[in-house]
Amino acid sequence: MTEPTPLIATPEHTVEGFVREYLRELNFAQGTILERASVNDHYLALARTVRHYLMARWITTTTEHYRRQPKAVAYLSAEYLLGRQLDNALVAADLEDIAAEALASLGIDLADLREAEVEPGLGNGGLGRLAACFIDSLATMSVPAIGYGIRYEYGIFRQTFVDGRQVEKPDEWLVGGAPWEFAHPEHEVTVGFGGHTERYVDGEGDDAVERTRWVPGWKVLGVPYNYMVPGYRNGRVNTLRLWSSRATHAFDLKIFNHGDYAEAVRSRTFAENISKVLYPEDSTPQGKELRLQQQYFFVACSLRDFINQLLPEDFDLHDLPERICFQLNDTHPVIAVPELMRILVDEEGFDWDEAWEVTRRCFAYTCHTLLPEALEVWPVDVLGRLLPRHLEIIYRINDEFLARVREHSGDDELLVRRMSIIAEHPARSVRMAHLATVAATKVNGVAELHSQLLRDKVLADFARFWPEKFTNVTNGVTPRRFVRLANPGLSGLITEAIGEGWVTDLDRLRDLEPLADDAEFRRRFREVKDANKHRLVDLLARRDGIEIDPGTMLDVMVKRLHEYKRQTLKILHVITLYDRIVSGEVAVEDLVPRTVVFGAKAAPGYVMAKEIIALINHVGAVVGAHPEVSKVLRVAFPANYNVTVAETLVPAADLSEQISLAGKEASGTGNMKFALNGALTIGTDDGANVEIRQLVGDDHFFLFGLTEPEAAAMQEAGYRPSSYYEKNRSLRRALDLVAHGEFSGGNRSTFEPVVSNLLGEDRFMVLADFQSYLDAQERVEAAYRDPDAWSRSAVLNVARSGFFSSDRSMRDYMDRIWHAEVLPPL
Ligand code: 26W
Repeated sequence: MTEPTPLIATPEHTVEGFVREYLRELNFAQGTILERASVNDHYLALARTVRHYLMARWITTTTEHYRRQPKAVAYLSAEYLLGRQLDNALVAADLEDIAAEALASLGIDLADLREAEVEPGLGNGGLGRLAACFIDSLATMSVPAIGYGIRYEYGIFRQTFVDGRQVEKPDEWLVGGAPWEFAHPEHEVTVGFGGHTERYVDGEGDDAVERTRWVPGWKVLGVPYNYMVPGYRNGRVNTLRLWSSRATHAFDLKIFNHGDYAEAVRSRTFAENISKVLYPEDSTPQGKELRLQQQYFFVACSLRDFINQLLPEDFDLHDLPERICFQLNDTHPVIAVPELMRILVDEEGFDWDEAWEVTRRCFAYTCHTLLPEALEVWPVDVLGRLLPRHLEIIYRINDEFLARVREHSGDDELLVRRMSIIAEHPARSVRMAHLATVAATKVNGVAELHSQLLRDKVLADFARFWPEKFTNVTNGVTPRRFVRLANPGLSGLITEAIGEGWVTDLDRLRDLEPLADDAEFRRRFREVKDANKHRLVDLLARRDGIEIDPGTMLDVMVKRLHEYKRQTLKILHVITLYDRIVSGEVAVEDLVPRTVVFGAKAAPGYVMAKEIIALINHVGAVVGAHPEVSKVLRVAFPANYNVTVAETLVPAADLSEQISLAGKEASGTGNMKFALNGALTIGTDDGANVEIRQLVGDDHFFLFGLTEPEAAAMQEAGYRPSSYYEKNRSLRRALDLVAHGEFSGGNRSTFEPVVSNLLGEDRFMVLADFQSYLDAQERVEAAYRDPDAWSRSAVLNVARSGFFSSDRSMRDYMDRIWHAEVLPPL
């Protein structure tokens, strides 16, 4: 290939250069002038200006990928919870100061323009945010990687509260204009659905072979939208390619020919619906057919795109495993496995075994859950109707796999039934986790404990069959967004102490350890925390009209609302504190003043989760209205918790609540963000909490609750939650208050479902862990009374959490799974 034509010069890296570029954008792209521009005009001009500074790096990086054809990574994920782009791009391009000064010289405040950006919320929670952290790290580490996903027109819903109850609003994130995306309709890809399969004979005489062809019943187009993924000051910019569905050009020729033009145009929305909306279920699949359409749609587009656009024309697909690893982010993209088989066998003429050998080596699978109800299954009638050829391929994969299982197990039919990709009950369906496990070169969990439980429980049969297949990669978070950008105060303090290398080499935080014993450093650390709390006060006042006192302990629980995460345990603690004050058991003077902050979206169809949200809001209202209690206890529940809110909330927190029932939270990543920002954790021995505690040390972590084996044994023996209610006075009083209508204006039926669920099944053992949690909270209080000891622990949390950088996660994936190359520095 010839050298690429050089790009027109990158704008000058000076205030003057920035101003010039900015005004050009305002004039020529926005079509306005300084005096008349709206905030949105300014924001769009700014975004495009910053983009220009990254363009040369982007083109250089992608050109080099194409020229060198290195072993690369394609991350397949139905979700990317990106958060705002502007701040991240400014930091990556080292433009923060220049931009702020340039704008100031025009009388504009950069902070106001930051606020104008609506974050792309194309994910539900942990899994989507993890994907966003990973692509950031890959870019920063110069790994040739591409993220593939879906450009949902509506991301995760906007949460509002009406009378304390969750009401969902559409997330119209694209309406103001989308300055970070590049549409490429000329690279559209056609995807088939439905129809039937046909056998035919290919070739003649001795060469004749029987082949299958899929004749789809209908087709849609996928249009790629590219996003820059800038590395942190390393001259590299990777690509995130999100697919948007469109009707094909011939889509409705028949209707057009019938003369019903308007009806024909209208019917195009059918195809366009595929990428319309992100499904808001986090962990309980609804089995909606459109969701399977989304999954196949983006995966088919991505494989086609990789093969046609990113490989040279003469590439021999037998060598595909030397060129790419497709990482399956949970089972959502696993339909890529039969799709690649179909391409190789039906379109490329591979024989089955050859195709399987290539396919098997191209995929790796990450599991993100332990809850059985979160494991995706698709009824074969749904899958067969939508993707008839893929179902045939899945059956054959299963037949060959089960033949091997029979061979190795001496026809253990019980084992065969357990391991089968096809479940027979309650309805015949495809177990996507089994398909992923059978196909993948490697299967990983997302924290040590989680990977262990996958091996010992969820996928135990498979782990015995293929022990080498199973590995762990503990999750991580990007220090760029969640420390450098979210916590400028702490970042400055760290850099002053140990230099700036930590931003891309987080293990260097270790060098802070001695400073935990330095009283002056601790004082400055507290100053930063204090300033961060004031930033949060401002945000909540502005955004939610919520007033909080920055002089109190900030006790924070933010994550999706799910029973296994146990927001109810937290609210029962709040109720207990309330009860003790109201009943005169404790004097307000004897309590450490706290503000308990919740942030949580419930899946719109998850009734119990929505009841728990209402309970939290109602308790918050009663607590806040009580003249005595509110002196030392407040509950703040800002609606619509998202990445943007996290960026202000996490740096302000004193106490991080990670209180899931042991054995249920695969990893957690919020837990890492809090520790890195100097909050202390109160938590169970679950997910990555285990590793956080091991690293920061028992003295700097408030552990409570059952361990996973204890919880499992107790369930085995027959768990009776009501026995805790009977034995434990505090618990009884707290539950009685709820049951008797203390938080529902005397109405006893309002929260009856929550109470009876806890007293009846209590699947996640809230009552069993209640006393242990109260005891741990007492230890928190005692520790918080000594600011010097507390901030020493907080500094040690920061210093010892470098392991939780997503850069380290990416290194682990590289070494254990991908074995991709790294591009040389620029
Ligand atoms: C609707 C189907 C469905 C099923 C599962 C949607 C989403 C899921 C995900 C697996 C849920 C999820 O986000 N899991 C979280 O992944 C994080 C990143 O690995 C972990 O830190 C969390 O512990 C895990 O709950």
